[in-house]
Amino acid sequence: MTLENADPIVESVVATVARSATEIRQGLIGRRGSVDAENPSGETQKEADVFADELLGDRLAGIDGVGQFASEERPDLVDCGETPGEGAYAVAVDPLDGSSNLESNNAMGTIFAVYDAPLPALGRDLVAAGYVLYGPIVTMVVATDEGVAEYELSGGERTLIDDDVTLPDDPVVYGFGGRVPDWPEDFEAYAREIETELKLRYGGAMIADVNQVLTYGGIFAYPGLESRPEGKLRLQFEGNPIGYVVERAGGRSSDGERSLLDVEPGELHDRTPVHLGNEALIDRLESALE
Ligand code: AHM
Ligand code: MG
Repeated sequence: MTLENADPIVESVVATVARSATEIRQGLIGRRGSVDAENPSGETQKEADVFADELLGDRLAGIDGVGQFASEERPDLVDCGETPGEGAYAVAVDPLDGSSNLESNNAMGTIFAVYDAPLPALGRDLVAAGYVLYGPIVTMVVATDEGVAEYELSGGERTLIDDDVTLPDDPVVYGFGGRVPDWPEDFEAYAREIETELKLRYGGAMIADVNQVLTYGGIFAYPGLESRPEGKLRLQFEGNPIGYVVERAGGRSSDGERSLLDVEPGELHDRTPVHLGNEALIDRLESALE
C-alpha cells in the first residue's frame, strides 16, 4: 500500500501527523513532569500530553475537510464547521499514548484515526488510521482500506520502508495489561495457556506493544478487569484505530465477543476491552471468554 492514490484529506492528515512527530519527540525533553490537571479519563496529564495535544489539535483541526477533531486529552469535540460523512472526515487522536513511560524514558506513540462519520463513530467508519512510534527510530504505520505501510520519519521527511505490513503467520510474542489478580478467571486461564506458547513482551505503551505483535506475530490485550469490566483503553482513540491497523494487516481485533470495529460507540471517551493479534489466537480468546 502506498498513499499515492489516497484521498487528499487523508494524505493531509497523515502528512501533518508525520511532520508533527519530529516536533513532538523533540518537545518531550523538559516536559516529563505532571501538570495539575486530569484528562477526561481521570488520569493525571504530563506536560508532554498537553504539548502534543495542542500541537496536533491546532494543525489537524485546521485542515480543509476535517469537520470534527477529538483528542483523548480534551473533554469535548472541536467542531470545525463541516459535517463528517458528508464530504468531510472526523479525526481522533491519542496525542501521546503510554505517556506514563516518560518517567522511565521508554517507548511511546501517537495514534490517529480518520472517520467518515460524526464522532463517536463505529470502527467500520474508519477510512484510515495509524500511529507514530517513538522508539530508537521514529516510525509511522499507516493503514487504509488498501493495506498497511510503514515509514521511517526523520526531520519531517517520511521514507517508505514496507508497503505491505502483514502479521507473520507464526506468532511469537504476547503482552497483557492489568494486574493478574484483577483478571477475570476465564481470561487468566487463557493467559496461562498463552504463557506456555509465546514469549512475554510488555512495555506499558500499547503502540510499542502492538508494533511488536505486527513485527513478530502474537497477541496484545488490555482485557476487561474484575474491578473495571470495561478495561482501560478508549474505543474512539485507541481500540478502533489499532483494531483497524491490525485487521488491515491480516490479523483480528476483539472486545472479547466481536471485532472492535463492530463495537457500538457510546460516549466519546468510553473504554473497551482490547484484544489484538493473529486470527487463531483471537478466535481462541473469544471461545475462552464465552
Ligand atoms: P495513555 O494513553 O493515557 O498513556 O494510557 C494508555 C496506556 C496504553 O498505552 C497501555 O497499553 C496501557 O495504558 C498501560 O497501562 P498499565 O500501566 O496499566 O500497564
Ligand atoms: Mg493511550
